[in-house]
Amino acid sequence: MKKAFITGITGQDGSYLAEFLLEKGYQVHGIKRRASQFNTQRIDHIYQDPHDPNPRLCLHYGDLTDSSNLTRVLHDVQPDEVYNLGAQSHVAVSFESPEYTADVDALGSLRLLEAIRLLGLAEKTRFYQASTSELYGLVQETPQTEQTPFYPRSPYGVAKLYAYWITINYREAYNMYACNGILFNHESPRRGETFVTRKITRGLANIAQGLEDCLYMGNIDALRDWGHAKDYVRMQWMMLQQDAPQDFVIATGQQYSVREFITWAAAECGITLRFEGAGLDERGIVEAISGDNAPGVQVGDTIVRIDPRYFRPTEVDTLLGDPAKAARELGWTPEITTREMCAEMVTEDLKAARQQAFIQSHGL
Ligand code: NDP
Ligand code: GDR
Repeated sequence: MKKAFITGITGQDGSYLAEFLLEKGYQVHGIKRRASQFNTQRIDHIYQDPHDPNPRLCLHYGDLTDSSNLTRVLHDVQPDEVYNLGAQSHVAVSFESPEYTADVDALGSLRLLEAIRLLGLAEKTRFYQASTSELYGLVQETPQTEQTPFYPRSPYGVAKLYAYWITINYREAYNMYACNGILFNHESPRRGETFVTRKITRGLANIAQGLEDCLYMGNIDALRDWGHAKDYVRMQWMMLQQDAPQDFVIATGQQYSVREFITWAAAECGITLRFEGAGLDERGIVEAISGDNAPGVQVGDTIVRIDPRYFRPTEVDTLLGDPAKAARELGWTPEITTREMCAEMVTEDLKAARQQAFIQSHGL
């Protein structure tokens, strides 16, 4: 039985990847962080009792800032494949905690690679690094390919640039099977609640059910290439099954604005919106022009306001990936469109909002 080791298993991608690898017959190991409350909600449905004589999913306490811990767990597990998905992954937060972000996102990758090397696993263990379209930052060409020069625009992007290059360096210096997936934004109903798509689908679902009044947004003219996390974890696994390690761009090749995403999500909630002067202008408003199916919305309600607190000191205005290499060499193409993904996210968030509204209206 093949063994996989996943950092970030409690996150969006880690949870989908763990499901995917369990279905493929792997024994899956992951590290979770000690927190004052349970933080395993995304993987509770695949949790296995450690008293099971042959558990297929095994969780270990661990942290990417702790070398001795990583070395011990890797020594115990002796994995065939390591997926380094753990990170302080929020770009805006990285401006507030730049040093911690660098410690986890840059040095964390080095700690794992060095542990693999020192344990004598360099020949056996294949390594996947969760690289990102944030490396392109202030974009130098459109669409972005594996050859496009990098220009990161946040402490997160700069930390990930180190991780990208240290992965390549260990591949070249120690002949390790180590590769980077340069993934563009990918989302799902499991997306963290402060990333833009989930903030929108959850916020509008709550507004539609009368649980909230208004959604406060930053730069709604930002352009992104958004795929579905399920499609992207499949590609992470495919990258480790090749004869030789290579780096790949993973994207849909389609680009939309945050504004368009808001319009789609609102329509799914039964709200039609009118934008007026919105964008980088905090006086702009986004008003409901009909609220046919949404019990919490009246015509004329201001649904979205621009709040400069969500602007970033340096912004990435536009990202559009070219996934041609992944299609050509691995036969990978995304199966779920951005619009379908938006609908799925709204459906799940509306379900939760209706439950909450029911609880509140019955005084429970
Ligand atoms: P999430 O934020 O959902 O998950 C991050 C994971 O990292 C969580 O499991 C978190 O644990 C864990 N983590 C955070 N800090 C540490 C630490 N110090 N030690 C160990 N684990 C830690 O991210 P995603 O699933 O969306 O992304 C996965 C990876 O892919 C990340 O590296 C991200 O930067 C990268 N990426 C993501 C893209 C996207 O659009 N989603 C695009 C390109 C790259 P906990 O649950 O305890 O917080
Ligand atoms: P990003 O994702 O920074 O691209 O990083 P995020 O969803 O946070 O922002 C996307 C764009 O939307 C704009 N925006 C807002 N963003 C947030 N979070 N909240 C708001 O209110 C808001 N209003 C407008 C942002 O300015 C930005 O332009 C994600 C993360 O998953 C990274 O880990 C990953 O590497 C990259 O995607 C690819």
